[in-house]
Amino acid sequence: MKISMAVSTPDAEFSALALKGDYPDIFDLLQRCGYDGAELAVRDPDAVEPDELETLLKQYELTLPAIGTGRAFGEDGLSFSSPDEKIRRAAVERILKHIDFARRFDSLIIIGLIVGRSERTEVNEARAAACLAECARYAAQQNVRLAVEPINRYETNFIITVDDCLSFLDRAGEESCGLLFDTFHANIEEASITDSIRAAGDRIVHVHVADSNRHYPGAGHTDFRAIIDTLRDIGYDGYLSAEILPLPDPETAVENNAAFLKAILDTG
Ligand code: LER
Ligand code: MN
Repeated sequence: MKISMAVSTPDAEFSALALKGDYPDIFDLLQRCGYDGAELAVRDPDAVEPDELETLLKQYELTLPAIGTGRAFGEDGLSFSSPDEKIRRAAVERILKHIDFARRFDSLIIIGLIVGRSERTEVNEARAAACLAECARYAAQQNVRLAVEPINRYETNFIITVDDCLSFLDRAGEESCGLLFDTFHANIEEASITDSIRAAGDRIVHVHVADSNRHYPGAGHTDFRAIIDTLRDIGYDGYLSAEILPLPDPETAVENNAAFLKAILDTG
């Protein structure tokens, strides 16, 4: 398993991003702390210059394992489950642009908050599944994978648990879609974090880590040794990407996360 950190530009509103700033400064710190990758929360891929980004990633020897798309919901109000057809269309178009962007970097596209906060009804779930299916078909053509993320009940209204997500993936019926397992959400919603990892099994394509309080792993009461052992057991060999609060300060969070995870990954 490799480690990465979810980061963004200074304008991002989402709080669980330890580093918000200019990419050279962020990438420099990640490289110094031994990270393999930088996960970017991108509002609109049109605002990112891909040649520049590619050069920087090479310079700091980092990969771009995944691109977070929740800012399109949080800041632009785009949603797969909106009753407004125009909003759903704009959400799909935004994700199609993300897919084009991701192809060049071999990144996953995260489908989390973009599903929206609509009420859990059959019609809303059908709307969201249709949007996902359209994006997933395009992703398959472009050889890009989508990672659908269960998000806790205080932030969304459906696709809350691993079970919800697996049913939703079956409904969209596309092989290009897998599951993003986030330890913070699982700590709130799952009866057992490790059982839910086993239930998802090889459908897991990406993992977000944060402790029970969304601070860096090691700063709360989540059992990361058990989580990492279970991920190893199911054959997961992707990234542990930290989506954490910048506490007590961004540098300490980034350094302590790397040191804590590496100590577990390097043993047993
Ligand atoms: C996004 O990855 C996530 O985990 C959500 O909590 C965003 O609000
Ligand atoms: Mn997450």
